[in-house]
Amino acid sequence: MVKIKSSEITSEHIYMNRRKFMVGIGALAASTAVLSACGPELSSSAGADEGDNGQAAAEGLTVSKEMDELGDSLTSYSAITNFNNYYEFTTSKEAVARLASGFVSSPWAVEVGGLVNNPKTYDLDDLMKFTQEERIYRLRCVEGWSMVIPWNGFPLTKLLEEVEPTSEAKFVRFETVLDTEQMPGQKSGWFPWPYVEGLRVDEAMNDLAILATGLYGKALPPQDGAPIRLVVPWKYGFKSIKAIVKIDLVDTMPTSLWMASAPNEYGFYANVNPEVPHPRWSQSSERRIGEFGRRETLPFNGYGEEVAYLYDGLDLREWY
Ligand SMILES: Nc1nc2c(c(=O)[nH]1)N[C@H]1C(S)=C(S)[C@@H](COP(=O)(O)O)O[C@H]1N2
Ligand SMILES: [Mo]
Repeated sequence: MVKIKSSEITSEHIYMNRRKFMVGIGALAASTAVLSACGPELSSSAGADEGDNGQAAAEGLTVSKEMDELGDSLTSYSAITNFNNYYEFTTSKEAVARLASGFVSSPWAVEVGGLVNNPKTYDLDDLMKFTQEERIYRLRCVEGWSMVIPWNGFPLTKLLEEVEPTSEAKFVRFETVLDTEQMPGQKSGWFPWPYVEGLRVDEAMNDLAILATGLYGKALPPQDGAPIRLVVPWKYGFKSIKAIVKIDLVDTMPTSLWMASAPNEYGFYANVNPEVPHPRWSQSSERRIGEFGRRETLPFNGYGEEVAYLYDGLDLREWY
């Protein structure tokens, strides 16, 4: 049962309206200005989701802790699975769950190659052979909302160890499945499908970066990126690419879908940083789904101790 209030005015509404406007004036060259993955969430009204007391057990959910390491409560399963960004299906966060519900993600293959010694195509069984762990992470969308999600999955570095990147490999490039039959949003010419994301190899090898195969102890639901998606908790949510079919080790910085769509607004690093506003809105605070009011955004989404060293010598004000 979704309890996210309909009074939440999301970026996507703005996006759609502006898009109609842009089409109207035929301003194709200016189109990048409206391609915001992730526009600002305008409403400060809280979307209350239900407490999970008793409900978790009824839904067969398993989780080892009720909170993250900062003492923040887990976001409810229903909020995590009914408020999603997944433009392959729709730009409406409330409609993703319904539109993705029939998504067939089995059989599945993830082709891992490029600058590696042992290229390999993994099927789902292969991927599930990596020791699965629970990781409770905050997810911070650049739109200014956040959740605490108990993922199940395994460190990306375990997969990289198997394929052995060569010394020329500097970046990891990820690609989402291209399947216009199942993903109606991919018929839209407004985005350069498929969705692509990337990490530097040393970022990818940080223990916090995981490939998630489940949440709350259940297989990953379609709307959250079934059967396998990336989770990089210290970066804005758009880096955490869903439904991955291809992972390539490369020597040049990959161009992500968002970099290609709106290069002035979305950059490669996209580390959560309260001091660096997005060109069109502040990042200093956020709304935790299920809470009232706003809370301050933490540098690196609260994971600075684990990851800040990766950016020594990099000007963090230049994140985008
Ligand atoms: N393939 C793909 N991956 C994606 C997206 C998308 O539209 N397509 N949206 C991103 C954005 S903007 C966010 S905030 C997170 C949302 O993850 P969730 O729906 O599981 O909370 O997924 C990211 N991964
Ligand atoms: Mo996002």
